[in-house]
Amino acid sequence: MSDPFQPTRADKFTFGLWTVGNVGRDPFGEPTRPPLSAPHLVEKLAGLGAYGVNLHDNDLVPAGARAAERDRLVREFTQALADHGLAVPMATTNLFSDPAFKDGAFTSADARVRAYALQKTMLSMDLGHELGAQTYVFWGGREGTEVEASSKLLDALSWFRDSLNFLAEYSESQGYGYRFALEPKPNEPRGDLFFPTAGSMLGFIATLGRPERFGVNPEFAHETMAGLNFTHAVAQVIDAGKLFHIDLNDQKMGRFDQDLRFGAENLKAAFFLVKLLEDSGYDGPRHFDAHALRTEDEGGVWAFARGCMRTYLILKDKARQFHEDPDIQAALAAYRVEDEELAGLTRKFSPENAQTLKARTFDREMLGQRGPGLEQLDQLTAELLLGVRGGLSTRSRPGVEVTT
Ligand code: GLT
Ligand code: MN
Ligand code: MN
Repeated sequence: MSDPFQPTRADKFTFGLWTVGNVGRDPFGEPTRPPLSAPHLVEKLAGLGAYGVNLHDNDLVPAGARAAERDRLVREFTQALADHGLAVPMATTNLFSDPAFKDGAFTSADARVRAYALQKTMLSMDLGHELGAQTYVFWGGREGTEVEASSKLLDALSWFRDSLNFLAEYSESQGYGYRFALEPKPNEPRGDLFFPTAGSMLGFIATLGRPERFGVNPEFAHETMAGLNFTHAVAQVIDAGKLFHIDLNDQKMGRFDQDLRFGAENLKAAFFLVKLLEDSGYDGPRHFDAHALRTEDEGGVWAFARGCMRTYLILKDKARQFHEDPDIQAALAAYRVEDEELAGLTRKFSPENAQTLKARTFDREMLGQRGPGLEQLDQLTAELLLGVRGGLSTRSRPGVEVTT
């Protein structure tokens, strides 16, 4: 039987060059893996069934490279993309590695650094456009502070806004048509990062010159580090029409940014995230911003990449089973109580509706006594995830035999 969880291009799985290319360096230790070339990463990802590969400018072209070197690297990369049928849906700028950005890029207190950050980003946007990217991510890795006495909080927000407005106009003037996705993170590498959560990005977007061009790139690990519920954050971003991109990985709550393989730690949370994405009709890339453990060799890197995609597809199949499971659906139907008359009264304000509602008598005690059946619903879900409800997968894919 062919593998029902073998990814295809239609699943839209993407990885960053920096993710599968991660060499296993951490703050306490040197790299444990040799660097892999971009064309090699493209070939391997395509072989595993990925749809695309994303990059920072410096993932492909080292800072300070001469024009001829840049052109050769871009040419070889473009050739590999064409040879193996991979897209570059998203590009971004490295505004965090260079010591010039040690106290911020767009929010540096040094106007020269802010100007250099703008220049570097425009050049990186040119590169992304050349490679076909339509989404441009901003992760402000150094946009933060450890020293509140620096007294720049309100200025930093203005500088950041000015920079994004400038770059959105640049994109329009060049005809690039980018959609920008802002990525929040609470801390690391700075003691405190500005814009710590998806909600703070949503609030900020409304203050920009072209808010319709900006959305959010939420990351599982980043909300989870702060003890927040990532799936709830994503729901709010979807509700606002702002899910422009998503970074999937995993993370233990309250730790450093672990960027674990998708589903490695919080399988149940990963399930409800996949279910939300699939139910919502999100059709953008499923991007894995994670990397293999530092313990691993190159074989481990590909086991990691395959694992991210397989776990997503297995959980997608579980979401289908959830929708088809009669006991779960019965428990859900019993959980919701609808009332046509009350719905008519509460849907929209009118003076009459308000008067009728104020005059209505509610049976508070009965409302308080009702058991909604959530224990039962949760246990059914747990058993579904543990594989003791339903049969083998019936995920239908072309050429896949269905086993029941
Ligand atoms: C870096 C960071 C990620 C961002 C990447 C894009 S770079 O790996 O940890 O969360 O998404 O700049
Ligand atoms: Mn990320
Ligand atoms: Mn991360």
